[in-house]
Order: sequence, then C-alpha cells, then structure tokens
Amino acid sequence: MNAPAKQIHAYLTTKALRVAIVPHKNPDGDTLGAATAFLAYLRAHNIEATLWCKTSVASALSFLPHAKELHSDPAIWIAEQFDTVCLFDSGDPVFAGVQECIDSLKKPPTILNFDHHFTNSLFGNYNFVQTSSASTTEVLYNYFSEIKEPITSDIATSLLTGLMTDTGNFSNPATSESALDVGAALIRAGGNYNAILNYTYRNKTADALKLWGLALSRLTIKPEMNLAYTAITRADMAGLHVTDNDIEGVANFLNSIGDTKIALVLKESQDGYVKGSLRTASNEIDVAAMAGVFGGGGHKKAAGFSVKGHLENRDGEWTIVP
Ligand SMILES: [Mn+2]
Repeated sequence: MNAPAKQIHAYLTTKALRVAIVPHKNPDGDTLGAATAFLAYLRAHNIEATLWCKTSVASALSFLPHAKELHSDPAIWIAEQFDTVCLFDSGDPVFAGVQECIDSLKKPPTILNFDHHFTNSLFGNYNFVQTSSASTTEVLYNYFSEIKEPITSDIATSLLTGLMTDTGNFSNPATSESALDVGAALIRAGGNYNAILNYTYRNKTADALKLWGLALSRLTIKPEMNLAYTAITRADMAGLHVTDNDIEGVANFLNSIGDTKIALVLKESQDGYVKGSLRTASNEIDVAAMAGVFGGGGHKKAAGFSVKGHLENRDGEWTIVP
C-alpha cells in the first residue's frame, strides 16, 4: 500500500531527526538523481540528512548536485544511528546494498521507499511506488507536486537526469506522455538538459567504443527465439580503461535492431557472476518474466539477472558455466 505524499512529508518534517538517503549500489542516473533531489528537499526543511551508497559514483554522474557529498563507509551508520532510511529505485534493501547497515543500527529505522519497479516488494514503512512512471525521479516529481514543494534548478537537474537516463533520452518504450510532460516541466524549472546529455551520453571514450566493437562483432542472432545476444568477458575488458557503466548502453543499442525483438548482453562481473541485461521494444514480450527465470527482475521492457559463473564460448555459442 502506498502512503499519501502529505503523510510522508508530515513524518519527515515532524519526526525524522537523522536521515540516511540511499541510492542503490552501482548507482545509475535515476537512483542518484532521485537521492540528490531528496537531499536538497530535506536540507530545504532543515532536516539532517546524509547521502550514503555502498559503491562510489561513476564520473559520468559526478556533475549531479551534491554527488560529491556521497559517503560509502559503513562506519557512518554506527556513528549517526539514523532513525530514518530512504531508498530510491530499489526493489528491496538487499538489492540496494544497505541491508547490513540497516541491521547494524541499534533501533530499527523507519524506512521510506520511492520506486517505479513493478517488482518492488513494498518493504517500506512508507511506500511511494508508481509502476507507471518512467523513472523513480518521475515518481519523486509527483511526490513533490502533491506536497507543493518548490522545484529549484538543482532539484530539476537531478530529477531530469533520472528521467533522461531511464528513457534513453526520451527514446525507449518507457517514454510516456507523462514522462515528456514532466521532462518539459523540469526544463522550465531550470533543469540543465545540455549538461545532462554531455555528461551521461556524449561521454564515450575510445576504449569504451573498442569494447562496443568487440561486443558488436560477436553479435549472434537466434531467429527461433527472436533474440540478438552478445557476450563480454573480463578478458575483453583487461587492458582497456572501461567501467561497467561504459557497456550499460550496449543492450539499449542492440534494442534498435529491427530483425529481432529481444536483446541480451551477457557480461562477466568482477565478483564471479555473469550479469544479463535484457531489452525489448515489443509490447507482447515481458523480459522481466524472462529475467525471473534466472532469479532476476525489472521492467517488462528492460530487465536483468545475475547468476554465479563465468562465460565460455562452446562451439560458437556463449554459455554460462558455473
Ligand atoms: Mn529507475
């Protein structure tokens, strides 16, 4: 059950004393845009708030207002003893990478949950989850509208970042009428569209494009499955200055192939897992259900999973080997 925005605002302004604002680990533009906008909102109401994430911020997102204030040391949870924890764009606290920190608190905190994933488990004491929204920042925009919170230019830039990164700059199937409406309102409020585009999109390095080249050269079409897939190994990334974020866009790019309806990128991650990113532009296909078969989830048109193992090429087919 969702809580009314006014009830959440009343809780924050009358009860919350020390708030942890938590984007999910390996933060993307949406979770970090939402979290930094929320920090600005709490500061405007003189509420003490700390931005904490299990992992650090990619350089492509370092332009976001307040991004430099992000803490990653779990010790701050012991020192601060937060009474309130706010999560953004996270199906649950384990996915966010914050469960252990929450468990380390002497008193269980009040948890606020802002999200747009339909797989969200509504784990919060206060939930504000809108699955029809293109991004968590669109959800947060709706929250701010309901409580009539002024949108400063910094807040607008943070919110617009999540909307642009989750919709592929207003091009993927998540791009709804309301996403465009909210995008226009945020630009009117001073959201810096050009800066966001330059930092998050026009930011490819030569090494990243070399990796894209490898991924594209390996593209395999499975007509019987309506699938185009490719694989990226740790060995591919060795010697190239690339981050996981650099290859995030490969799955989105494959989604523009007209021949097939499903795009899949398999990628070895540092911790001994293979991450799968699934995309579709088709209304008839539910890639979240496909990801669910492998213990993952996400949206109908963009989903992912993670399984233990590594990638091997066996007779021309890339296989996940435990
Ligand atoms: Mn999102």
